[in-house]
Amino acid sequence: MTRTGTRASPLETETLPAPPPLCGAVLRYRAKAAFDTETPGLDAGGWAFDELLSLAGLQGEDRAAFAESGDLAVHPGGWQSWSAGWELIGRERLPRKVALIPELKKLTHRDGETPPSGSGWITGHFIVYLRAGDRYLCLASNEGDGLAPLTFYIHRERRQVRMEVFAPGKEWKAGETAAGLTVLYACGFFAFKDALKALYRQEDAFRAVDFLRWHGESGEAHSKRNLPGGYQSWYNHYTNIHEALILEDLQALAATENLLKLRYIDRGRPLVFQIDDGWQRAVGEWEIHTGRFPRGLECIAGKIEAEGFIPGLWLAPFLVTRRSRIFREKPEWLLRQAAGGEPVVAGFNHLWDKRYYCLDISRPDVKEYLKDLIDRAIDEWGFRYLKLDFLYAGLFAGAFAEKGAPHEHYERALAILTSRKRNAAGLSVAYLGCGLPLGPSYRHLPLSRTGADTRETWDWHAPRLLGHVGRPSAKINLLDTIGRTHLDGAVYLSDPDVIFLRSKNCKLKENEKELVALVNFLLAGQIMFSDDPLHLTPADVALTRRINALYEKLENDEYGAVRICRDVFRVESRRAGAVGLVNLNSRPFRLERGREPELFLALSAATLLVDRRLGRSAGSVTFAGRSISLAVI
Ligand code: 9PG
Repeated sequence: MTRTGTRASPLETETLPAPPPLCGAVLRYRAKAAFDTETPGLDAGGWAFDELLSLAGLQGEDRAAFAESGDLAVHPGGWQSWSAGWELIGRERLPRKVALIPELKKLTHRDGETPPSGSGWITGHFIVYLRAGDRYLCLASNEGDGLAPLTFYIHRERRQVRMEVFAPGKEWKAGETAAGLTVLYACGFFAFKDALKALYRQEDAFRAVDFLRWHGESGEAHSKRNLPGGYQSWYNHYTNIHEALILEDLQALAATENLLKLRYIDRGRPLVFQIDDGWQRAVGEWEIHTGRFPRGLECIAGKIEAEGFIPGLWLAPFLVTRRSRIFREKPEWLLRQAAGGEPVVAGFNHLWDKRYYCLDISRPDVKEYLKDLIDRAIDEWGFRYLKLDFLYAGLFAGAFAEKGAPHEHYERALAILTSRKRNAAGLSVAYLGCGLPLGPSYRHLPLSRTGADTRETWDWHAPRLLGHVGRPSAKINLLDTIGRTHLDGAVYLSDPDVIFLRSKNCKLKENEKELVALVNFLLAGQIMFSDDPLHLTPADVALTRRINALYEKLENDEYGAVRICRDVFRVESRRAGAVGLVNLNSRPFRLERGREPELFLALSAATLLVDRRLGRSAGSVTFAGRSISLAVI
């Protein structure tokens, strides 16, 4: 079936049945004739929900389930790691105030999003879905074969989706495929996740980071038993790192009782030790800050290897700040706006030089610079786990030196950044993507951050008031980790950011730390922490032991989450070994018997594995605010 976009779209759509075992259809958008794209958004037509239900082959009861708009949850997917990654139900919307501060908006929104006029449009990217109860109708864009990113504008009340292709600067040939997506239907969380797994076929990509896992025991490749884990310096020291501090944390890891020692070091499991932001002279000047690291990084990476850990380093390769040498000496390397020639601003960070800018990654000399940077980090400094951060800055529109659209330049730059699979000694190298545009990155970055930064406080007031949904915040981070758990192990292995078990420099309460530690373990793909092991109190160690014991009890299953209502989620497991309830609201939540009968029954038991109940009666169970409760069945 071929149809033309409804407005005067220069694209036509071809529709094919989805390959088995998928239930649905594959759509391809092709240029009707040769043309150039000048605007950031290229209209690719739209679909009524009913047409999508037909494309997915839905009939009878399954189809009727999607008839009531009011009950539909809409997941907007997200442009990048820090974009909102949770479902919207009923009249919920994402805050719009952030538009008043363009530098902040750049951290969560795609460049030049153009929602249709009128209110009620939800902007989505990459993998979006409509959910009616346990039924998922998913639009999954295919951005893996050089195809352009797709943006979805979803209107729940009008029951419509409009599509937009992001490819400013692209010169299309007649018949060229611009974008593609699959319309999928699945019933049940795990059936949905398995459909994504079958669609994205990431097994080979996942193998590249297998060396971060423990292989000491037979078992499933991706069970909770062998989640990668490690230390990283950000969520305690922030940019204030120096040699003595890093070495102190390094030595204390194996010498004190802490979670990484109990779960990884004592059991001979691989462990990452990653230095975060602060080692460099300036963001965009990737030279060692010799005031802080007078003996350089090589000796530190050597000590990390000598401890038996995998040395890691943070980089934001596409960024430039005013303080950096490139800004002064190579102004032609900066991406500039097509109109006016001012450098394209990529965002704002009060810990750096305020505004920051992006490189013109289409330039051959910039690509060479990127290649040299990675080679230096691996060969000269000795790192084997590179956290590539702020990657979204590689997907802005601008006056590129070379022809092509942002996604084409981005794909080439990312291939260069991740091309080294081994160091000179033949040891494996892994990359962690962060702040990355999700669709254009997953093939090159099988290990990727799945949400906004966490924080040692529950929320962060000032950016919340500004409507910044990508703000560092324990609550936002949990919403993202839970909201994108269907992608973990299907599209990428998700990095949920760190857990906290310390009390020094940390305002989280015990129930909040337990919640973060369990959500990260159950619903994401690695366990990282930034705690200073030397300063753990006896109470911190007691919590550590308890969490470690829980990990052992829960490690033989796979988990999923389905939203019950605002801030409240049901946790379920593939083998039906455990169920639970997460309450991210600050107030207690009362679960009525009729609402979730099976969950209610399990969580009404006399004893639970993790028990944050405040009370129970024949008709309801009440759970504490900011808590998780788990029942083993
Ligand atoms: C280093 C940090 C850490 C962290 C990354 C990234 O939207 N924001 O205000 C915002 C602030 C910080 C930030 C991301 C977004 O942190 O996620 O793990 O590496 O950079 O500077």
